[in-house]
Parts: sequence; C-alpha cells; structure tokens
Amino acid sequence: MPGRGGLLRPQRNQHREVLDMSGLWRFQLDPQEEDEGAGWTRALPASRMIPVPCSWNDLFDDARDHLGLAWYQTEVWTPSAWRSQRVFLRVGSANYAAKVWVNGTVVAEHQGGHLPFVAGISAQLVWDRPNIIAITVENKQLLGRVPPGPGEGGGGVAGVLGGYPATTYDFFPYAGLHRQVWLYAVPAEAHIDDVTVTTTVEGSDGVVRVRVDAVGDYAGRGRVRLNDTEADLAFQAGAAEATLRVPSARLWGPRDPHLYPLTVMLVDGQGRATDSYSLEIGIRTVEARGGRLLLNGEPATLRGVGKHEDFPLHGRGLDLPMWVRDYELMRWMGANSYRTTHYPYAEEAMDLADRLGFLVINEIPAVGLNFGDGPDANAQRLEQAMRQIRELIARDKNHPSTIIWNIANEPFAGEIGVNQPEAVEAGTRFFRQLNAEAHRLDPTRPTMLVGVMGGPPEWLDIGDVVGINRYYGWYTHPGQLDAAVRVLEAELDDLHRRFGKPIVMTEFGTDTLPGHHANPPEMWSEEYQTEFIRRYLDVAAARPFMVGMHVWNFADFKTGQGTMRAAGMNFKGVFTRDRRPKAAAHFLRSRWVER
Ligand code: BDP
Repeated sequence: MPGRGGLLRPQRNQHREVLDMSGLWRFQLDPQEEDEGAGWTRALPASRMIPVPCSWNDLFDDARDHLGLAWYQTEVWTPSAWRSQRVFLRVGSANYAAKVWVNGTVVAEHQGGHLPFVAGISAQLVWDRPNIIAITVENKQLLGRVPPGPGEGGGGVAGVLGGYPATTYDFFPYAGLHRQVWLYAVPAEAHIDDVTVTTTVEGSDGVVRVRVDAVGDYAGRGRVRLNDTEADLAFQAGAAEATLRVPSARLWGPRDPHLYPLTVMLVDGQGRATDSYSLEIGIRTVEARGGRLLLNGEPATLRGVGKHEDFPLHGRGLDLPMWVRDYELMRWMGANSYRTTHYPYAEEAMDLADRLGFLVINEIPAVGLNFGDGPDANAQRLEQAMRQIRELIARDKNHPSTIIWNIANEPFAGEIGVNQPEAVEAGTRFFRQLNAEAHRLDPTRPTMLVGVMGGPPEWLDIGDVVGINRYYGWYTHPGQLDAAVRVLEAELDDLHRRFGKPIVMTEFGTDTLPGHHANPPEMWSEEYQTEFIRRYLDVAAARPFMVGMHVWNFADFKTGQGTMRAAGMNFKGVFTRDRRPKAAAHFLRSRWVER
C-alpha cells in the first residue's frame, strides 16, 4: 500500500487552522539577480503590487516575456493561539524554481512548477509583529529541467515551432505563484501527516483500506469513520491501517459519482480526538486488462479533451470561475474525461472532477523531453521527473477521478521522425524507472505514456495503457482526410496487434479560426475541424480497443510567438479562448450526449 507523502491539503476544523494568503503582494522583477544579502528578503527596493495567485506575464508590459528571477513579498500576522501549534507554509504552485524566506531565513526551495511544497516555519515566526514572507520564482528554460528548455540547437517541439520565448513545448511559459500560498497550523505533538485510501469491490461490498501516517513515531490510537462505520487505528512507528466494508456500496463512476465522507482521528487515552482530517472518497476500481480499460469491472470509454490552465490576464493562475465554466461546457458536450495536459492541475479541479464524475488522466510536466540531448540532461531530468511523479501521487492519490497516471507526453529520440538508437535506449531506461516508481507508489492505477507521431513505438509499451497523439490530416496529409484516415486505420490496427493494450488517442485536432468557413471543408475552417473529428471518431468507434478519444484542445490557448502559431495562439480549441463554441463543439455534443 502506498506510504508516506505528506502533501495533505490544509484543512480547517476543531484541531486545525488555515490562513489563505491570497491577495495583493509586493512584486519586483530581478533580471540582474541582485544579491539576497542586499536585504530583498525583508524589503523590496522598487516594488509594485501583484495578485497571488496569478501569472505575472499578462499583467505588466515589461514582464510579458520575463522568465528570470522575480520577488514576491508580503506581511502576515499569525494568531497567538498558534504558538502552541506546529505551523507550516504551503505553496500550491510556483513555476518553476522557488525559494522561500520567513523573516529573512530560508525555509524552503523547490523545483517544478505545478505541485505543492511545504515548509515547517514554527521556529522562524514572530508573534509581536507581522511576519515577512518572501518568495522568489524563476522560470528559465533550462536543459536539465522538466519540462526542459531548448538548450543549444533547440530540440523537441521548439525546433519545429521556433517560437519566442523559446520553449520545447507548445504553450506559453507562464510564470509566477500560480496557486494559493497558505499558512496552516496543526496540533504540535502528534498530528496526522498523510492519509491514503484505496478501494476494492467484493461482490456488492466496497472494501476501503485506509492508511494513516502520523508524525514522529506516534504509537497511540486513532479512529476512522466512513459513513456510519467506525474502525480503530493502532499506530506503530507513526503508521496505522484499517479496513472498512460498505455493504451494497454505491460505486463511483461518471453516471453516479457518489462520494462517501471519511474522517480519520488521533485519540488520547480517554478516547478524545486530538487531531482529525476529513476527505470525500469514491469507491471504485480501475484496471487495464484484455485490451480494455475497466472501471468497476465494466469497459469504460473516455470521451473528452486535452486542456490547459490558460486564460487572459490570469495566465496559468488559479481561476475557479474558469474551472466551473469548463466543467459545465465539457458536460454540455457530453464529455466524461480529460487529460491534465501537460502538467498537474489545481487541486480544486480534481475536487470538481470527483464530484462531477470525470475520468482524469493525470500527467506530470514531462513534455518536450528529447533523449538526444545527452546523458547529463537525461540524468537531471530523471531526478526531476521522479520527484514530480512522487509529488503528484502524494497529492492526488485519494481522488477517485484520477484513473491513470501519465508519465510523459511526446518524448523524442533525437530528430523528429528519426529515432536514434542510443536515444531510444536512454528513453527506455528513463521511462521504465519512472513507470516502476508510479506503480510502486500506487499499485491501484494503470500508467500510460503518450507518444508523438513517428516516435519510438517501443516506448508505448512501457505503460499499461497506450497513449498516442495523431495529426494525420493536419501536420501530415494536409487537407486530405481520406488519405489521413487510411494511414490512421492501418497504424491503429498495427499497434493493437503489436501490444494488445487499450489505446487512448490522447490528442487529435486541427487549428481552426472561429468564424472561418469553407465548403468543401478546408484547413483552418470550422467545417474542416468538424469533419476531421468526425472521421477520427468513426475510426475509433469501429475498434473496441480504442478506449478513449480526447480532442486537442478544449479551448484555444496562448503560445509563444512564431510563424507556426497565428497571433501567438494555438487555435485547436473546440471553444475559443473565451469559451464560445466553434461548430465542432456542437458536433461533439450531438455525438456524445447520451440521450
Ligand atoms: C502535440 C502536443 C501539444 C500541441 C499539439 C499541437 O502534445 O502540446 O499543442 O501537438 O501541435 O505536439 O497543437
């Protein structure tokens, strides 16, 4: 059973407090990377105000393409009741590298843009005046990062798109504090550090295993309550497990996303709770077996999209109205699934997916990897990617909506279309390790790797589910959908023969200018996008091993500037960036909504 990980989302209850520091912070770009000794951790010499959470790029003209260092700073009083508690600071998402100071002392450093990190700060707090919190964030596109920067000579998608700012991936490199920064307080002595819930189904019973990790070597007692059932927890060396049964369980799934309330507690000698933590869980199973994806033992078919966290002004900053609207529109279209292309999404998005019954392919930011970049880059990236999969699983393991962990999107083995044997070999080693780590941490969910057109087919066999992005009729066979479909059919049948695994087409789509029409359909027109999607869906419908179709993309999104991307946008959305439907969205609704 998966073990410690400790990225529990802060929660307020009778034992715990949370202080959300969202709001206006002081902000200053630091292109020269001035010495921290100059006192910037306590006062910024020429600051302006910035909202947190938000990307900095769409707010200030001089910050649009700035990917170097920037400083954030705020002041916060902590209530004196917290003096007897343990206090932590949690950053939800800082893209890419961050360093945090409390009252001038470094408390945390973190690499990787889309996953939370936590620092214990009790020792640094002051109680008779405000605490000064300073955070630096930088988003340099460096070769050894994940996603990597282009490095010398380009590589990855950047080589094709040639955009500015130069990236190895096809979306704007938004930077900043993208999700909330929280302070939270928990009981000082023993407290709950992690909760891991896994579910199986026996007959009509749901079987729920709960593991609780408490800090230190806690050897006391606890309780877990699920609905009306309770079980005791006997901790040894800080860990305890219990199994609860739910007779005639309502199994979680898209048609009935039923959630059960679960509370874990630590209790003292008198049986009084000293700490508690609650979450909502879904009882369900998921497996890849016999060329099918099985949800609760029944074949599941994923209908949906790839997305981005992308919106004007906010950039990649947490945008709850966007999330609520996007789920509304996905449901309107009849979608039941999406992939968190190309990085983990906000925790609130995962909560909504649980509640609304979406089947989520949850992806680490391993996009734009090119194994032709050499052993040093590969080694650095492996370290980052391994940490990202650990952090992602630690954060999202209890969400029933996450059904697959995706370990990479469109890795390359040298030049596009020319797979260099050493690069293929290096990639195979890399992905085997990453895949094994995902399985070790979470034996309950299938894994996947998403391959690029022309990429090494052997990589597709590393995960339990095969993911492929295909653009025949767009990047190849432009304007020739008949020819495109023939190539597609032949390739899918071949992949099926070769691997016998369930296949999800994780991307397929065309850039489409809203309001541009052509009959017969021509590229860039709404008719062409609709026809392209129709043909691909027909091909998949005739093949039961095609267990999912995700259109690229849900909505138009911002990219760098370049000749391949009109107006600095990727126009493959079936909705515009401001969420107006193109013809394809109406078509998908006619095809997907179950009546
Ligand atoms: C694939 C990528 C995706 C791109 C898309 C495209 O996975 O990020 O945006 O194709 O070209 O290469 O539109």
